[in-house]
Amino acid sequence: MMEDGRITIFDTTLRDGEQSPGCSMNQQEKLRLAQQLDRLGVDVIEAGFPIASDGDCEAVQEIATVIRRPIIAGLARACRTDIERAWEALKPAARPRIHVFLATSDIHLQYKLRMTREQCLAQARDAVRLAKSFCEDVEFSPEDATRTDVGFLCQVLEAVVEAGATTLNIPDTVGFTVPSEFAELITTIRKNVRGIENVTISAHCHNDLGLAVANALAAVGAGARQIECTINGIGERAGNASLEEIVMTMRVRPDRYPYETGIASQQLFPASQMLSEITGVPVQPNKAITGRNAFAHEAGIHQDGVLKNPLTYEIMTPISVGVPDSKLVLGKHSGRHALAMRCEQLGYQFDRRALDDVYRRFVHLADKIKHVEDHHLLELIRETHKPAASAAAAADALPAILASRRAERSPAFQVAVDTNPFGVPMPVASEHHHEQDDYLWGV
Ligand SMILES: [Mn+2]
Repeated sequence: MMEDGRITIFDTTLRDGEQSPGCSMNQQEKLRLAQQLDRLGVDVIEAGFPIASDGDCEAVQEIATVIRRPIIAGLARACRTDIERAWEALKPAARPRIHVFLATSDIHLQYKLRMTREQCLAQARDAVRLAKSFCEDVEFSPEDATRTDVGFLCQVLEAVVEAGATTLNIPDTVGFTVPSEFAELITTIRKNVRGIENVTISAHCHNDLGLAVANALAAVGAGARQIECTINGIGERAGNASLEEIVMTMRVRPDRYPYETGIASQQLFPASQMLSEITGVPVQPNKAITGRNAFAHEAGIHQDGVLKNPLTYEIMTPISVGVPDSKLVLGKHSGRHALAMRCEQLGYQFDRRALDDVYRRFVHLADKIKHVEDHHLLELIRETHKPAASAAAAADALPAILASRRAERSPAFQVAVDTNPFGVPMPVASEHHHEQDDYLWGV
């Protein structure tokens, strides 16, 4: 399934991304971000890990009910309880996908799962069969694929294709591979797995060596047609491949990457801002595409060049990724349209009535201060959402709210492990921390 150059963008911000310390989201926050991912044009939203908690299950269910265009995926370990729970959450979706994973590397089999390769092969096949009995669209991930014996990996992949998997995701779970090796692995899989031509190959790369995006692009060059990625590259440890970097690399260098995605690139910056605002985790200033300095020119000689012609130092325009045009100053003469646009760029969409409300407050503020900056606007929006608080109180409370929120999501957590009836390790929720911070398994 790789004749064309259309790449499926599988966003896992709400699942793998959410597993990063400090990035857990509640149901309402997840829905809000899912709506932005829909506007962004992602093909698949991995909405969560339904067995992880009742909250996560409900969030997946709500997203599946409300968001109708993209495929909605839910993660499940390769066992009945997980798969049934995932299906329960995904049932309302217009286009549901069950994503089943099972580790295949010897080190995971031996120390984590305590099972033999034969048991692993049988469990993978049975799990995919069960998932298939509920749902036509089934993705399988051999966790830690890049450290799995390649012969065994191909054997497992062949078994799950036969059992009905429609997407084979190849996770570099620990961020260990390098581009040339990962491309070779994809090539080997395409050569050796019977039935592979009927399924989509996917790449899921982690950034422990800073190679996630490069590895994902190398996989695409070798025939993968789905990339799993996240907004701002959040995810376990050093994170996942960054969605915005992948999409813009393809867009800026079609000579080397002649592939298409369905992404509306002007929604990239708004998505990045919304995620950062929801989690309270800032984007690193020099982050490619969405960092505050990504389009800043400080050096005099650069500024001079950019003013004469932006192409001297810019390979893409800020506008193309939705970075607000800083020359567009918001003041009391600005209209509703300019205000709505800036709000959108900051990650907020309002209906008419809500916009009127924000606008009234905006004009009032603009009367007092000349230029309304983004941070003023953000405060104003928060205050509008909480009508009980006075303007001054809301502005004063904001830093305190953010600080307490960061403290509450401290990455210093511990995980207790138990084993479920399937012999699969289960996390035991610790009372001191947010329940989802403690749920650390995933591909
Ligand atoms: Mn992962």
